[in-house]
Amino acid sequence: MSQRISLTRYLVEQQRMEGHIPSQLRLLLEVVARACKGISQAVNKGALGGVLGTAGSENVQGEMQKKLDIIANEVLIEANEWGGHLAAMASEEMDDIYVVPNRYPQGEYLLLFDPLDGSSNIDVNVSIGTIFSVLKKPEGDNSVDETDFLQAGRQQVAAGYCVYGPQTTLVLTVGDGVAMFTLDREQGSFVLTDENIRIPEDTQEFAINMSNMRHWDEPVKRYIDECLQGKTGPRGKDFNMRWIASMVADVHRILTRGGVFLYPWDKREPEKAGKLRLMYEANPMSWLVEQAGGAATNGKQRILDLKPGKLHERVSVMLGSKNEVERVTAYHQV
Ligand code: AHM
Ligand code: MG
Repeated sequence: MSQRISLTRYLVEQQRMEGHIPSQLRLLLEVVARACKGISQAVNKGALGGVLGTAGSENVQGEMQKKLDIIANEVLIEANEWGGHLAAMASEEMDDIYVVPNRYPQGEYLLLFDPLDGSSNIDVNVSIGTIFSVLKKPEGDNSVDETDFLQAGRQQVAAGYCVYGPQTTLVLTVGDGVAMFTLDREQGSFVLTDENIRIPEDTQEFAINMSNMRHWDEPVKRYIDECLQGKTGPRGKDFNMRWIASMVADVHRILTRGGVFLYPWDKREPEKAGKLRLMYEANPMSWLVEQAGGAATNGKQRILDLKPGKLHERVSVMLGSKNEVERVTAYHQV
């Protein structure tokens, strides 16, 4: 039997051999993984743990919060605030940044997360997840505020997600490819189950919420319409469609077997750049996808080059198999 490599060992070896992971970052990633184990336990209990249903509050984007949104947010904060590796955290579920309290030492990293992605799927027992992104606090700055977080996605030092589905899987990049770890519940540890993930450059599978079709912009309409025409259309091949409504699960499928995911800007709320959040969702997922040989744009520009203007900024997202993302992006240039 081949040797089992735990997440801890993987991180130690990355630190030793590649120099990718300073010890504070290693600690941070271990703590995030531990928090994800806790969230996974809560998700698993479902109705038995009293974790389903709405919490009766709204987040900063005006969305109803689910009990698990709040539980997952608290688990991540409690796990990460005391270790000395972080200066501050930002979450899709909190209006403002959370600065590490004075009673704990302050570290040099900033952690951003969507604690529970795919909230609409919690109560119907469909895959959901946690998405996270790690930045370094800008140097020469003793205090920490929101502007420290406003860095382009290419400046991330680590990013990943944990998907709570039939298996609990943690997917990670520190800039040296993408590795996947499956939670072994008996051992209580994440075990490396795949690495050097590659997304095929071509695909015959797209993911988009088709119910928004009438609100899309022309380039997106054209792209999907051509896919739908199948073999006899301009693409000369049939396409399959998937839409899980949990970005973590859709991206996980794309990292596993290829595909393209679109959540484009649309005319429902034209003043909003898109539905998904740049810093908690699009940046970490875009980096993972690029690290696996895929591409990610907002239709016009590479997502990782966008400089955020504010913490909860939204963005149009097109990511996955390279040739498809390049095609739909090219349709936006004409
Ligand atoms: P959430 O973070 O509040 O769960 O919202 C993000 C989710 C994504 O995971 C998913 O791709 C999208 O919203 C689904 O949106 P829709 O309900 O429009 O299909
Ligand atoms: Mg989300």
